Amino acid sequence: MNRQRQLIVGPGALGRLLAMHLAGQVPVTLLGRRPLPTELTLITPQGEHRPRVVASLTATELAPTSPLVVHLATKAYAAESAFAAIADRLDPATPLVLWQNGYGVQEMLTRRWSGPVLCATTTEGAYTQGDAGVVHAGHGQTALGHLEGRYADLADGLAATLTAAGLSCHAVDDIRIRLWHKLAVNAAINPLVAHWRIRNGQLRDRPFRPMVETIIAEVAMIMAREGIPEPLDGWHGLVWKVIEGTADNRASMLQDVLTGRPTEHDAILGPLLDAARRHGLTVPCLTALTPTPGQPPRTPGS
Ligand code: KPL
Repeated sequence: MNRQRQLIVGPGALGRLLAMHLAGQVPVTLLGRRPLPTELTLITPQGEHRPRVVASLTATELAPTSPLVVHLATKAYAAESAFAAIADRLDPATPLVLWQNGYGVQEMLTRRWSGPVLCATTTEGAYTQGDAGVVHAGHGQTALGHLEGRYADLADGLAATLTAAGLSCHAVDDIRIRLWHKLAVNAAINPLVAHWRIRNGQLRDRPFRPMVETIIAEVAMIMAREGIPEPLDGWHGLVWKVIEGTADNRASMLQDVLTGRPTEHDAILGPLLDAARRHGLTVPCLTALTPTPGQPPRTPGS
C-alpha cells in the first residue's frame, strides 16, 4: 500500500471518483481551477448517496508539501497546462500518475518530469452530477505502469491502495500497449457517437456499423505498422466487446459535446494520424473524423 498524501488534479468525473474512494484510505486533496465545495457526494452503482468531506485547493494555494503522489485526472487537452501550474511547487522526486485518454501527454511528461511517471487506463464509468456530485455508473478495471516498465514497486503500491479503496487496479509492465488498445476503442466509438449524438449501443445498427468497421480496419493497419500487438480478441473483437458492454453509455466525447466542453478529438485521433503519416498510410476515414478549426468533423456518410 502507498500511504502518502494523494493530490488529485482535476475535479471532473474521474478526479471526484478517485478522491471520494481514496479519501477512505489515505489523506487526499482535490485541486481545481476554482474553489470546490467541501462536501462531495458519491452516488454508488447501486444508487446509494455517500457524502464525504474532501480537502480542496486551487493551484495558487498549493504549498510545497511532501511526500505526495500526484494524480493528473484532467482531460487530455488540459493535462499539460494543469501540471505546469503546480510543477514548480512539487518536490522533483514526486511520483505522477497520468489518467488521460489518448497517447501524447504520457510520452511528453514521462520525458520531461524528473520524478517517476506512471500511466493509468481505466474502464470505471463515472459522470459528474452538479457541482459536488459524481455518479459511479459502473465498476471497471484499472491498469497502471511506467511506459518502459520501470518503478514496479511504486506501481504495485499504488495499485494496492486503489484496490483497497474500492477501485480494482493492477500494476502492469505493458501499459504502452494497453494505452494504444484503449486508443483504438476510443477512436472507433467516441468521434462517431459524439457527431451523431447517439449512445454507444446504437453503433451496432445501420448506418453506423459499417462506419465502425471502416475505422477498425484503418486503426488495425496503423497498429500493425506501429508494432502494437493485436488484443487477444483481435481489433474487431475488442471494439465490439466494449460497444456491447457500454451499450447504454453516453461516451465521454458525447458528454463533452452536449455540455459544450472542448473534446478529446486531438488526443485520440492525433497519435493515430501521426503514426499513419510516419508510415505513409492513407486513412481517409480517420482523417475525415478530425474536425478542422471552425467546422464540425465529417463522418463517413455525412
Ligand atoms: O472510454 C470510453 C469513453 O466514453 O471515453 C468508452 C469506452 C467509449 C465508453 O463510453
